[in-house]
Amino acid sequence: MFRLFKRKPSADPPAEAAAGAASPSLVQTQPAQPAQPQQPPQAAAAAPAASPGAAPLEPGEPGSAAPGAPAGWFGRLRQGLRKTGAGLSGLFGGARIDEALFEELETALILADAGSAATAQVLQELRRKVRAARAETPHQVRELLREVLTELLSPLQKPLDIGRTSPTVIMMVGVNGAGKTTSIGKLTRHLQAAGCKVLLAAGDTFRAAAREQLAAWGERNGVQVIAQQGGDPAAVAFDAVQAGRARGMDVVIVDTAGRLPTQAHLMEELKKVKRVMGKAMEGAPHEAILVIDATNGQNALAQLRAFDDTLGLSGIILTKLDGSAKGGVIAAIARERPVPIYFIGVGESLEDLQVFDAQAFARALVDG
Ligand SMILES: Nc1nc2c(ncn2[C@@H]2O[C@H](COP(=O)(O)OP(=O)(O)OP(=O)(O)O)[C@@H](O)[C@H]2O)c(=O)[nH]1
Ligand SMILES: [Mg+2]
Repeated sequence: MFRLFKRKPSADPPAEAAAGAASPSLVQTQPAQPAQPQQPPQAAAAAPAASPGAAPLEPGEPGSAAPGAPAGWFGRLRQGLRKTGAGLSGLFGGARIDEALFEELETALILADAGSAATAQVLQELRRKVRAARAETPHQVRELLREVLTELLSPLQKPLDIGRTSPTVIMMVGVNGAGKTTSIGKLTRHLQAAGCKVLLAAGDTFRAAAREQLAAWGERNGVQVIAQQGGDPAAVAFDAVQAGRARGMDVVIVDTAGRLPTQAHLMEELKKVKRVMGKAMEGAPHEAILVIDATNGQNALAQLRAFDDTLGLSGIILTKLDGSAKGGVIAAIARERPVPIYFIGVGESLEDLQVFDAQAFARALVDG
């Protein structure tokens, strides 16, 4: 889910039409709501957090053709998670619940990158639920596992708020090749569909190709890109925030060069970029989003810790879940460093960005 708060009535017809004549002062968008019929408790609690007068856009559900949600994204997620062969789905065919089932589940969760701490937590809670429900069949265990995982992942399901400030400035960070630039392209499409005016900044000044790549996404989406030949990423970011303010943009998204957490000087550089943005606009960047390649497995957690310690992250985009990712790392994230997952990437095209849905994800993990 992401929420869009607008100070003034949007001049953009798609947003107003989609909002169904929402309050002119405030629009809340929910491109794809949690899976029907029930919402996880935290997701339900998130809705009233929106200011009064907020009007949700049409909800979608996994696999449905919600606005901006390609049909079958949930299928692609499931297919991606299934490819690993580490799926949990094959474990529930037996006739009774025994210790061997819990052991196999433990192994499957570890192999799915959940890590030992989150795995132990999940199993402990599962055993408790199995006892409490007096479950008798592996089929019931499967349903309870879905529940346990949904509860674990629900705190990660939080909307990205847009429009509380004008512009909302977003900084994208992550290791090399995680999918930052591609995710910026996709996010731009999402935001435009909700009626936002978006400006991009080519803060990856290391490679000319990086600038060109962002320019191509800008062109595809019909948005402007602030760039400099060579130059300093902080200077580009500063210019972009200023330009965003001057041009009345709703969102400014700043791309950055990929870097490893072990490259201390490059991590320091990120701090500088962040600091300089704050000089162009009080409170900027309003969002520091880490893009994580889900195929990195447990390494993703190390990245998360390092970037969070450096910048204080506000959210995550978890990419490449359509590939060979095992997906279990999300349980480790929920346990160790519960930074909200705003979106998941399930492909390389413009539409392949989905709002994170804890219940749907738990379902994909368990059912494979
Ligand atoms: N299958 C799949 N591929 C993705 C996804 N997101 C990004 N990619 C691909 O991952 C590769 C790297 O993406 P980029 O967006 O260039 O990654 P980056 O983080 O900007 O990389 P650097 O700027 O070099 O650090 C590209 O080939 C993308 O098409 C996704 O969700 N699914
Ligand atoms: Mg890039």
